[in-house]
Amino acid sequence: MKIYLNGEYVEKEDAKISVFDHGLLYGDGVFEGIRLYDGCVYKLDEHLERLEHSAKAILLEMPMSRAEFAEAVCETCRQNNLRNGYVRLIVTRGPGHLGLTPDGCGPQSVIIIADNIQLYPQELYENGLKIISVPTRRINSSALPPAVKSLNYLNNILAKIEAKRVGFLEALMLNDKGEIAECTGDNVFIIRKGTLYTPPLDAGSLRGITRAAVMDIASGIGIAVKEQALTRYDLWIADECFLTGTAAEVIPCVEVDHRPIGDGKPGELTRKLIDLFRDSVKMDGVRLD
Ligand code: PXG
Repeated sequence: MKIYLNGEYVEKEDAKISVFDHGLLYGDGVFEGIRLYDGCVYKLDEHLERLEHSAKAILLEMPMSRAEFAEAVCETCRQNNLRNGYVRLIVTRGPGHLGLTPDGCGPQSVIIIADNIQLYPQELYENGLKIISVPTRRINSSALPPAVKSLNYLNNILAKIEAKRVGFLEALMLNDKGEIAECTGDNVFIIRKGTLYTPPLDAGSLRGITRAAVMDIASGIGIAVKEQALTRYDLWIADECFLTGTAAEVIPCVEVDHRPIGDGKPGELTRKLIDLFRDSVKMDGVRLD
């Protein structure tokens, strides 16, 4: 496997960065997870724009232009003969000294991995996922804007561990007000009386690119879409529920906190949105050739 590392394509075994890189020492960096469908990098421009925004928010200067990043992402896929898969793009503050200050860090490290990812077993895309709310909360949006996709994922990792320890594959994370924020790497949606609801970004949700795509698809077929604060109760009494994310794609959720959602089977509208999402992914991105 060839990895893009600071302008070069190197074998996985040789893809090494400094132990003084502040991405490692402090989680000081940003990243994107991007899907490749049939030789087409899905929503590449949207991902690169979000990366730029994340970097700007943490005062990290981007070492390359958007066009250079786009070409590096495509070339990493080509170097690995990948037609379908998952691309991880990381920019860190780079090697520096011990101590939090980023003074003396640099140049920034740029890493691109083109590989595969399977977040949940395939069978759950048919039968639905069961999730459980966990004690670890999302970081308060006034402390760190949830839109920043930084290398600090510890609270989401803890939430994942808490869910797994009690036998669930995914955790429902709340914000400090007890409202629904999102799952550990996915946005949450419910359908109630034909309307699609998802928490607003200030509830602690990432501005998910799959979230936006599904909202557009739903509006396009005449479904009312509302960004609204949701409680656990709203999920328990929902008619349907599903999660969205680049890695997860769109997956039905059939149980929340031991309460079956609707009749405990993936909902009809959810299935329709999954089909439409799958149809749309090859038409909305950058072709490798
Ligand atoms: N919330 C969080 C906290 C995320 O990290 C999403 C929602 C979904 O957003 P998108 O734009 O992908 O629709 C994410 C996505 C990884 C990895 O290991 C990254 C994510 C999810 C799962 C795994 O690279 N980020």
